[in-house]
Amino acid sequence: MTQDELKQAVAKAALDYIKPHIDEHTVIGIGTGSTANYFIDYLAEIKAEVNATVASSEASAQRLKQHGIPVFDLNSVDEISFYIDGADESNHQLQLIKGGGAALTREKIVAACAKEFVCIADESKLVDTLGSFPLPVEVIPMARSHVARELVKLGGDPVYRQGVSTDNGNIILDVYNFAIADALAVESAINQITGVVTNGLFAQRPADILLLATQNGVKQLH
Ligand code: ABF
Repeated sequence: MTQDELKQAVAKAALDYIKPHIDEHTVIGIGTGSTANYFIDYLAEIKAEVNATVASSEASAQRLKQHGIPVFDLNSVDEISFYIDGADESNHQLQLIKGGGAALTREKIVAACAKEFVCIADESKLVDTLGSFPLPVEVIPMARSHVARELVKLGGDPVYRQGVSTDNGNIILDVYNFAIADALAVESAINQITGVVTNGLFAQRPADILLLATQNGVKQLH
């Protein structure tokens, strides 16, 4: 199977995982990225059963609406039943790096409201130590240089992601050469830097389950 076929397989597995639990009160949080896009397309097949979704990006909201799936503002729902989203990396504790698609802040907010965070990924995303994928940090534009200097002090190598503005109007610094042994500590240290909106480490709120597409089928990691 190609990487794309693995992404499709895990998106289908996520739909099978949540489908028995969907009722009229279910609100589904929808992530961003190519794996999440496959999930949206599968969800469209059962759209008559889906009363409410909340999207973690403008792009996902648009794709949901194109399918005729109802999208709500997060402030108008109580709780998100399931949050389905991809990741750039996951370790075995299901701590994640996210934000390759620049949607990390809204993804973190939706994850924070979710009863169950179901991460969907192909096997290339599972790592022993987070950090081979450059860690995205969303930053208020005027703080770019200050935050970059502080990230260097923490041991990273920040690079400005040219030409990208987040859905919140901010910029992204990608931190290279950052082996993240203690994800909880690094997440918290970066968030302490003035001017940082948030960073792409999901350690304080990791995934609850990782559906991992492999050549031998989709595995569940808890
Ligand atoms: C989002 O999509 C991100 O947080 C992560 O950057 C990315 C994963 O991308 P893909 O599913 O396209 O591999 O969930």
